Amino acid sequence: MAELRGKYLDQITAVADIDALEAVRLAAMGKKGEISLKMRELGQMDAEARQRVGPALNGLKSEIDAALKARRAGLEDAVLDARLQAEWLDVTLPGRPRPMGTIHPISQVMDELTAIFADMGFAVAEGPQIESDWYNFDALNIAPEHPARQEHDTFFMHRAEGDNRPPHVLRTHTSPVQIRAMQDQGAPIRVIAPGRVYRMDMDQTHTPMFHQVEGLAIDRDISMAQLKWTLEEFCRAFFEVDEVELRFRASHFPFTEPSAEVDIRCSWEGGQLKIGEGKDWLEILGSGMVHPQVLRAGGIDPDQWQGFAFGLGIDRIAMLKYGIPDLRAFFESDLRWLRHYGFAALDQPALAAGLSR
Ligand code: 2NL
Repeated sequence: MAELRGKYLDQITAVADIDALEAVRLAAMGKKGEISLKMRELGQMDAEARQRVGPALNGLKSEIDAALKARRAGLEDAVLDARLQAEWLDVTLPGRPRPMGTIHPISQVMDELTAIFADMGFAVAEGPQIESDWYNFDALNIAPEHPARQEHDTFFMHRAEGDNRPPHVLRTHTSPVQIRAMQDQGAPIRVIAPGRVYRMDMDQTHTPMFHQVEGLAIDRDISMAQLKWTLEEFCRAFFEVDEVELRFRASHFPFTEPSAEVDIRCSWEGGQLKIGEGKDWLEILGSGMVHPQVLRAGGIDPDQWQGFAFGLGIDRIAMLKYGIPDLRAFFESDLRWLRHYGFAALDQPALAAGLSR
């Protein structure tokens, strides 16, 4: 008995891991284990021997049981300690930086424009970027021989062989949206149409896709005076200055009569653009009174209604307002380009807060 006790207690102490301990347990206490066999032998003993061996065997069994349990607990602790050593995590480390975006300057300027014109009662109209020849040109009183219709100025959609209908085009201005709005809503109407437009032009200051906003106001007695006030009010709000001065220069567009190009007073001292004061003029938009033919195309009677229209390029005024010196800042919508080429809005605390990481 003492020999058994010594043997198993020694083995229990000596094992290196839980598997080895389990082997010892089976050898001693398993169904065919040495101690289990001894317990079974009690049945063949006479009463006197059983009285003597039984309690001793039971004592030994509990002792080994307790030793197994204690050793198991010790080994499990060691396993846990080893895992804690190997798998520790420093929860005080700073998180991995995640690149953050910001609103694109073009989108920001579109939002600003929309809000300013909304305050003056203009609704926003949208329409397809692939337009029919009629909506993009005919409805706007652009003659079939007008240079804008030439293959090298406009993107024409592919036509199936033998299809001789006029091809669709990528819209070259957002005017077709306003023709559709006139047809849908009739007069009176006040809308702006911001969006993407396409022309076959690519150099330092032109991209084949750019953004335009056009405005249209039709009522019984809309005049150029109201056009001028509307544009002044817009410029004051957009460039965030108290006073602006606009200069109307006679011009020509097929869709307006009379037509005017509009300049804003500014200065370029020290390479910094200042709107509202100075000796220079900056051309910012084209405008005029809607041509009677265009009203007719929109289903509006030019003997009953009249109105003004204007168009301006969003990309350029975004660059002017936010000090972006190079068109490349708009490419790929990549913030690194914007930082590199300048986006003054990135210096605004509210925006910078979201970008500091
Ligand atoms: C420019 C000139 C302009 C318009 C756009 C327009 C639209 C309709 C009827 C009449 Cl539906 N006119 N749009 C009018 C004058 C000028 O844009 O230089 N844009 C950058």
